[in-house]
Amino acid sequence: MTLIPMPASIRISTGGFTITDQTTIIIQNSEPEMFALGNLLREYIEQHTGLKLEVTTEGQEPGSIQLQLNENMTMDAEGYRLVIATDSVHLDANYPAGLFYGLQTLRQLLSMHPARSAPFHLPAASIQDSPRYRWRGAMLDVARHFFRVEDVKRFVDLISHYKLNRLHLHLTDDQGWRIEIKSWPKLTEIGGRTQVNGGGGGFYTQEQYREIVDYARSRYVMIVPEIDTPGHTNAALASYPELNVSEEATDLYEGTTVGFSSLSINMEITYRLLDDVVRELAALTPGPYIHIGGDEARSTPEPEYRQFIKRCQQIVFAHHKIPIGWSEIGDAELDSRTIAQAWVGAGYQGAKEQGCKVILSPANKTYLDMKYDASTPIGLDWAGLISVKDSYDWEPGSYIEKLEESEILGLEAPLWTETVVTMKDIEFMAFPRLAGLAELAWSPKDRSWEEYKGRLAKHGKHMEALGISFFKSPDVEWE
Ligand code: TNX
Repeated sequence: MTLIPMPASIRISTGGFTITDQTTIIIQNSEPEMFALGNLLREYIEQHTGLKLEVTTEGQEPGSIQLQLNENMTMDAEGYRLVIATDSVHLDANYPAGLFYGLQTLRQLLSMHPARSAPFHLPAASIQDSPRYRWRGAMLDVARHFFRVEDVKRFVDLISHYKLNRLHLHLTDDQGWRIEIKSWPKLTEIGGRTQVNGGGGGFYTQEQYREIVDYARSRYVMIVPEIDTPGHTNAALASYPELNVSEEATDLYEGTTVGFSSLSINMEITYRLLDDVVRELAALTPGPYIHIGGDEARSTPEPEYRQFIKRCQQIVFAHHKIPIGWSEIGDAELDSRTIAQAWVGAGYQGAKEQGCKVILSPANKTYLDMKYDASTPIGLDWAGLISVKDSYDWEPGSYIEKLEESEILGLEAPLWTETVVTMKDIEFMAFPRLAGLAELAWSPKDRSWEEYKGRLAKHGKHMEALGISFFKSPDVEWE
């Protein structure tokens, strides 16, 4: 089996199910969400086999693939059961998300057989699956370089195929403001024009952003928007002179230095800005979280930083959302519902001591913008080189000091884009590392690099079939 992530439990038997042009996809009812799932399966099968199957709510069980929701209380909210027998295939789950994950497994099983060469065989198997962690995320920095809606959608497709369920979008930074805020239009009119090393930048209108949110939702991915504060704010400070103590706008910035900008902590206009931004963002965000950044605020004096985080947190709660912040927020007074994202340093411990849950993004394991090795043409190396083996061969439950399993919400892999310019660059830095990190977030903890390495070697063909421009790491003997 070449499945990634590896299911929690899998039993293989002999024989299998053969897909022909007579096979039907039977969905339990004609609710739009069920139809959408049935059609997704139809698409996956057509892409691989060329066969166009019928999606129907009625039909004979023999010769069909059945998608069913049940209320089996013992199954996890994202879990599924997939039974492939010789005469039929049954996929069931408590919730649609589980069906979606079952379909991803089915898609990978299908691709073990060569494309377009009948008979299309699925191996007989019984799979019971559910995730280890609730938070399984990737982050895309659309501020350092801007990426079009189409690129973000493709990224959603790829991460959701590996059963990740959160896409954190880093929407603002020194080099660009990427989300339209109607009450502060210059944030994008001026602050959206630039990006690292020039080339124009860009931003999402609220309508485009909604399109991303809806698309992600159809792939069971929650968008987590980040407005980075109080540092990493030059794009905003360049857009509105009145946000600066000097009352003069800063210059737009296209370099890569961090830590030079800060909102003015003692000016009321700063909090009017934040209140408006969070209100508009909350209205665009069906998920419960808004990320407030909080990292590398090297130009904000410490006491003021603490005061700022406390107030910013209250603004997010006032708009009925839960704040998330990078490690450093642990130095401030936090509400226990706030979530800390550990990347480097011990800041998260302050958050943990205040009862906050933690998302793991250790830079030297999960940062997708680090080079694989010294010859990687793009990427950074400040957190070290991260080979495919390095990114897979660690145990999230015990890697970060002084964190209990129950304090860990899950795992997230950030892709910062100072050196990442195109969709191909995104895919090259993310894959195959992100597939392995997805396994760390989804699969049970007994695993080994030796076994995974062999599985990944076979899985390369599947990534090729998905058109992923992945790094052919020398750690793996690709088949
Ligand atoms: C650190 S990680 C940053 C980002 C950079 C990244 C580059 C974090 C919270 N801050 O601003 O883009 O390093 O790897």
